[in-house]
Amino acid sequence: MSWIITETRQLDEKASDRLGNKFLVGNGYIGYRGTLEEHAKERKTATIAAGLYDQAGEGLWREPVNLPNGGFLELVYQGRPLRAHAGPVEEHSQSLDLRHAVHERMTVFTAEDGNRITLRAKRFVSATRRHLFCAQYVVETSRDCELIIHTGIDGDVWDLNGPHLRDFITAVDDPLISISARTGEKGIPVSVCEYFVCPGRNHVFLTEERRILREFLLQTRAGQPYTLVKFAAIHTGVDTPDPPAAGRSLCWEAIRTGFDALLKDHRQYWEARWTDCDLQILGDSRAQLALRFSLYHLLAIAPVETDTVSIPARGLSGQVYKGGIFWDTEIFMLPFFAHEFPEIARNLLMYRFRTLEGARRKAREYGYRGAFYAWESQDTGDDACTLYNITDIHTGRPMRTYFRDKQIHISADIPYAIGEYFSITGDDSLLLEGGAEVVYECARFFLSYLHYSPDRKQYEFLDVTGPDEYHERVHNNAYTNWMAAHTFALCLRVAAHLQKHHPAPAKALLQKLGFRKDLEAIRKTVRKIYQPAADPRTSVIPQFDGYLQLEDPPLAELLRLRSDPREYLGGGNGLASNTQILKQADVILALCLFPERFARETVSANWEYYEPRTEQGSSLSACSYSIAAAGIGKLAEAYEFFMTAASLDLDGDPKQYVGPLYIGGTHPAASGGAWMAAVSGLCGIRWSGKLLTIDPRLPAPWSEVRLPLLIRGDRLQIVITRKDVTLRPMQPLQHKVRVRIRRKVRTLPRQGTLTVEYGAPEWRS
Ligand code: IFM
Repeated sequence: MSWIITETRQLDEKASDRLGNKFLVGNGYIGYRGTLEEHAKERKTATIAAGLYDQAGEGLWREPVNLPNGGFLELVYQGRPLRAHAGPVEEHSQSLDLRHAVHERMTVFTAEDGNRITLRAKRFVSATRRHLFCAQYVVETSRDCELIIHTGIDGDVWDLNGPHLRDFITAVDDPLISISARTGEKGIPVSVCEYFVCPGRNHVFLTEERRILREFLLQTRAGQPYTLVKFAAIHTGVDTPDPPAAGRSLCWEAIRTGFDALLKDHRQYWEARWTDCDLQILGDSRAQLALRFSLYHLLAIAPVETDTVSIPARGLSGQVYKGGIFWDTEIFMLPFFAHEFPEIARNLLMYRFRTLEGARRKAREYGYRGAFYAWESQDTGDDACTLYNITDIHTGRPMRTYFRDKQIHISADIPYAIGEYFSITGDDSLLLEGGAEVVYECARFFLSYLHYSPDRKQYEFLDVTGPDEYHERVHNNAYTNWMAAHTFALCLRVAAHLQKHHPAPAKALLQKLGFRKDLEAIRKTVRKIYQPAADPRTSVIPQFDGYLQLEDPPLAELLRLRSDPREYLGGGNGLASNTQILKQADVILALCLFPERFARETVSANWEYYEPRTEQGSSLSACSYSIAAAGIGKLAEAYEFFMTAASLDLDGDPKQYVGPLYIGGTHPAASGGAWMAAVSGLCGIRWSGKLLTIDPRLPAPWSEVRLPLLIRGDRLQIVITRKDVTLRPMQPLQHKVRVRIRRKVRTLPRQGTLTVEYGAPEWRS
């Protein structure tokens, strides 16, 4: 089965924060946290609509807007509100059906008089009507009694840097109620409109400035279930000119369609999505559930119908990290989408084209040319990352960080993803519609950033911060230099491709950007970029100039020196800053992104060197260590790191604080990384643009893996057992696909199946 996740624990606040992430329901437009019906802002309820941001005042961070909560419902018995977290409850469970994206809860409250009151609730945010929240409740009591139900819209919301809404209007337009308001900064209208049916019962309305509820009196008969239904329509001025009108009209459509039919549509949609991407792991239900959980979370937040938004680092789970889109999306999530839902991958990349002006502004601000993408990008592409992004836990003082200024690799990560998209899908329309412009402008940025070193007689990238954020302002970070060189090479390839296949638009673009001279300069420079090489004696690649000369304490010893577990280890005085301890995969990530360049011995030497020195302090790290471990035959380690990534939000223990800053939420990069670790790492599947390589390293418990994979528009079903690999095109192939399984190279038949035997490597644990 491995489709349902369940939690029966009682809810202290810390647990409910975590469950809010784990049980999130989403449809790419709305993210609704997995809190309970009766929860309010203290329990971090949140309804986040993709693409809506607001700044509440000078000095406060611009962040997503938490919209009024249309899912609020509370039972009141004998004057006491029934709240699962306050007890007493006889039984409680929360569950999520990953296959259908439906959340359920069941609580049996016990009253002082012995009455047992059961609330069952089912909710989803519709995948076929993306502005619609739907819920169904079944209430039952063990005695005849009077039960009060409060239901409606709670606009008194949790904010990190709010409040974001003003000019509240609560309205009754029976049977609809609504709250509309405007965002503080730009005055963008928002509206939540709610419909509730509790057949045959009278109700009164309770209104406050930011809340509108209905109060129903339900006269129950012992043992009889009462079914109630709610719809809430959520709109903002970002996507519709008149949110209140759109809300009313959608609620009426929902009423006409009915809960069951809406649920049916929603379930069918999700089933179809899973048919396209489900990766089945036979023999290991724990891994299967964790991976499905990861893919569920990616699907729940992926923009399907628009290319004006992308996926923030914490998905749609709240306001953490300012709702910013980081490199997480391009490097850790894009491979899944490009291979399973290329139209979503395309949307994610088009978002970067739509925000190119912001990247140009940032480059100019720092005195460079081209596009320097935001480290934390929102709706305009301007950088939301602040110069003082972390607060010192001991002094309470803001710390100068250089994420915004120096993580220039962001402008290489995006072109890298564009190159991967093109290679995987074969779709060059993205290049024509903006992708090429992004690549050119990023290459131009690097051209304006590099320095010529007369000693090395090569070009260098000085004063940068690589993926390992504990070491800021270093020279020649290997990851950055390789990625920048890749951007140059890609830029030349894209220019050649367009020149050959689309000469007129190619010429027009070069003219529009005045890019000919830069292209020439890139041609001359591309082979002269200093790319840190492995030490010939040890094969270790220094993460940056001078890295290997830094102090080298064991990680555990360094961690013992912290005087607070939330202490930030990087920055000017950070404990790790002058040591070789790194936050997250850096060289190891680069080895994963350029697998064809490095011999197994090099990967092995670097894995052994860097792994003990890596704090794994970022959710982005585990997947790289897994992929690299799989490639060098460390299968037990590969499996462990895979499971760490896949189960981070399921039952892991992700960091909740950096200094005093709350950073909780979902971790979609870990989810995407889990897919990469399963596919590229444990299944050993790689597409080079010409050749599909499959070099399976299935962990011992896995008897078989089945997965669908799209390559240049051809959908293949791949089945890997412990002795052979079978490939089957789902439709007759449109392109010739060459595949190498271990060392055997074959051409896939246009139809039918190809099975090739291989010898499974030994499992070491
Ligand atoms: O992008 C990451 C970064 O690499 C490490 N800190 C958190 C960011 C968002 O996930």
